[in-house]
Amino acid sequence: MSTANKFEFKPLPFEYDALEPFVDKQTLEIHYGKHHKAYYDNFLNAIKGTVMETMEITDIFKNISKYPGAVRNNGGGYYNHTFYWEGMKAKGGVPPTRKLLEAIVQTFGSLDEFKKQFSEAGKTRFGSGWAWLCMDDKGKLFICSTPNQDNPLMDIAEKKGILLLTMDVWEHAYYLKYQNRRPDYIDAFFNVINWDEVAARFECALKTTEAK
Ligand code: MN3
Repeated sequence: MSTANKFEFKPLPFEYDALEPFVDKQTLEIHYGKHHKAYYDNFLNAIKGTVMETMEITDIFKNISKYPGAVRNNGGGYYNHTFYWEGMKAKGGVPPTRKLLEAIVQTFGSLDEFKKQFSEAGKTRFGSGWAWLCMDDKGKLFICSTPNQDNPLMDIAEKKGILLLTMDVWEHAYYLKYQNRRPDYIDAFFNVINWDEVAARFECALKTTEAK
């Protein structure tokens, strides 16, 4: 059975220098080409010869507590980074479309308040991890953060949800340009958010929750 291409290492959806000056070229080259690629390779190794080779990765995440740590760490690292890249673009940061903006205002009070709380989730994540904007099973938005390469699709997550936006706050995401200044990287991140993509994810998530 050929399952070699089931899990794809997708091309970066923009040039390495596309997010300058907010995310620099060298960081992206190493982050995508070395870190992300290593998670991908190690994930494939971790599932080799197991039933997981035929599963959807999101179904693996649903029962991640039952699988080896290498699957959790590398599967999360593989999936989270793809999701992170697709949520960014050059000349991003244009405010979200109306329906998503309304949901953000309704939940957080304003777009600025959302930014504040999302930033805070990233700044206060101790060590390495991710900040997330998610939708719960009632269709309500929430912000959270996860350690290491965990994500809110995993059964071990404090709060589970549908993923809408993520921000990598591992040092490897910002150290070359920002050194220890994680808050500066976080401020810059808002200039590269691909809100069109987030809005598309939001619409898709709404259909899922409305169908219930
Ligand atoms: Mn990373």
